[in-house]
Amino acid sequence: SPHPTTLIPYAERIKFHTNPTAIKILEIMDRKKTNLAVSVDVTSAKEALEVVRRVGASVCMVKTHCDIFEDFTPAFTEELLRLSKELDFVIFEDRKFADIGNTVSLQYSSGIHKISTWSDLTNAHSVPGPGIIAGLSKVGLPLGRGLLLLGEMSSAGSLAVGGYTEQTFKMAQDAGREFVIGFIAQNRIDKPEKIGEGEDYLIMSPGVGLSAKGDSLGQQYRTPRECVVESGADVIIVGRGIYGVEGGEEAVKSEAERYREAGWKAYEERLGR
Ligand code: 5IU
Repeated sequence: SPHPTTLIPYAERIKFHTNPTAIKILEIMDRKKTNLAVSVDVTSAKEALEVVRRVGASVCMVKTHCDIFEDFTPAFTEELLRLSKELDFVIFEDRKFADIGNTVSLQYSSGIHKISTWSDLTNAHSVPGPGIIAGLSKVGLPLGRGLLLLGEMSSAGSLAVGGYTEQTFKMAQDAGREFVIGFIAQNRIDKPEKIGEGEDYLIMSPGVGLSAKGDSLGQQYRTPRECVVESGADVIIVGRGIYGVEGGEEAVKSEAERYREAGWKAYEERLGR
């Protein structure tokens, strides 16, 4: 039987959240009819902004790896922020923090990237224990930011399975949902028997492709329908399937629309519409 959360429309789940970023994501998804996040993993910040201009209207979220850019500057994040307002999406720096609380609070707030100053959402491994949530929360909570824990990964041979995944869920649950708003996962790891009434988490799934099955480095792809209908993901994350499409800027734009439509159709199917 389907997970109860997956039978509730995005807009009706807003009331279960207090975190401003969680609320914003659900509002945008409903307003723009999109559960698509695009991952812009190109090495040029200038090129990344061009991709964002093409896909921005089709997405609820833009995901970055700011340490990939050869030409990272504060001007990049200013323009990304401006585009996020103009085109109505949330920014997710996929930093995958993995150190002790004190260190991650510095990595989040400081250095060249100052991630907490521009990224609405970021994520963390549960490996270090709950101190990682406390360290990031100290910086992000006052700014209204949100955090996802990595419950599972899309790559072959991942060790984030079974008991690890269960304990990651428990760690998030124990932390409360003021700051931790959900998970990167391949399944609904918030098992119905483990959650209470109105205990709502956002599940975001990378490893999504309409044609490729994987790459040569362990990535594994599923279709939007497999993620959203069969596995109950709320947000699908697509990288190379969109920005890597051949045919230039117009092709990138239409490919984003194709994924948006596939993701939204799958969402409507799971609601029984
Ligand atoms: N990403 C994954 N799998 C994961 C996690 C993150 O692919 O389990 I956690 C990231 C890596 C990349 C994007 O930035 O999502 C997927 O890109 P492609 O669609 O190009 O494979």
